[in-house]
Amino acid sequence: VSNFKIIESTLREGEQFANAFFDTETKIKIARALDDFGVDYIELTSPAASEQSRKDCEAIAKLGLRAKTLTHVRCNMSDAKMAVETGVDGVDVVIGTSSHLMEHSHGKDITYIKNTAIEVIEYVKSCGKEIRFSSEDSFRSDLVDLLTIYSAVDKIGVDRVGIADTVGCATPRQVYDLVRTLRGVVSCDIETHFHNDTGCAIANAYCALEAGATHIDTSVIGIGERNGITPLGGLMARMIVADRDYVKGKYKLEKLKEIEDLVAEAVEVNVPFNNPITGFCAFTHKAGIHAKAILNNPSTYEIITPSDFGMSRYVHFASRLTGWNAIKSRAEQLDLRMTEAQIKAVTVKIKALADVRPLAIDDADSIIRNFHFNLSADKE
Ligand code: HCA
Ligand code: CU
Repeated sequence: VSNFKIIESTLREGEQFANAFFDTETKIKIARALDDFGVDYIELTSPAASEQSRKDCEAIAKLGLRAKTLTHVRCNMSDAKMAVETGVDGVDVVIGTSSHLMEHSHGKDITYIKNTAIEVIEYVKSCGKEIRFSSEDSFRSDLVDLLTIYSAVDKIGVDRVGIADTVGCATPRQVYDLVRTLRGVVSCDIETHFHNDTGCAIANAYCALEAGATHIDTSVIGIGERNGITPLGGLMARMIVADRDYVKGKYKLEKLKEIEDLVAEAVEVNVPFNNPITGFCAFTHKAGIHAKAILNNPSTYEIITPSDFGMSRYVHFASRLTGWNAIKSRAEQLDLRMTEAQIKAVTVKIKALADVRPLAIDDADSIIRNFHFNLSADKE
């Protein structure tokens, strides 16, 4: 599963998030931040969407980013021409292939889709641009239809084919099967795109890589249509556990929080409390048993090293679940010298109060300080 590439779609899929409105300046900030982070591609809203979208595409294509720029358009000649004219490095085309979309959305049949796709791909290639062909709603499309189209576009030299779980219905096992099958049919790269309606977007991305996919679509904190897609940070969490050296070597992980904050602020949401890596409690250890083990050796209850992302671990020491090891560590942080027996005694006090009401850090600290103060007072 190493060697995957990220197609970062905050500036395309992410713009489909309910709250998203990115002005040009914000788009440029986000594009530069993602580029600095090290994503491979930055995907931009179609120039056919609006006049400003077209101008923004041109502006970002001109920035001279290290990441390749892409724009995402419908699979037809007029969109493809507009896309090429923006100056981006590559064009992602998409068309619905499920019976739902063929009947109720664009009304075209598979032969028509195949012929149009071939015309569009040949045109984009002739302009010297990278080209990806993807089928919307792939998991509710007929497998024979899908494989027919993908093998046809593979033969004429498309750079990538894409599978999209547009409605978020796919399970990891279905993803594995479809990507595996496709891997046996095409020789080009395989990109995958997973919506998160049932919470499977990260797992599905991982399974796609296991089955031979090469590219994963992400957005920052997962923003997109409905409840969004595979989040960049969540994918990093999943992948650093799989291959720490690759992930650490390739991406500036310590920038993740900054990028998430930038995007969260731009779309006026908070980063969720349980967000992988950057959620406020992602590295907080609370129960006495956990705290003791973590203080001894973090690998006991931490699969991800917080410092890889510039984050820090936090050992909770102000609850009814607290054990004396956490209090000992806190006393050391406060520079208070106490014997083990004393630590155990103050732990009893803290737990007794925490059984009555929630304690703030300050409450627990005061108890420890007072206890320590009284110890020295006793001595005099
Ligand atoms: C959408 C389009 C898309 C496209 C994915 C792709 C999807 O419905 O808004 O180009 O691979 O989820 O199908 O985002
Ligand atoms: Cu999508």
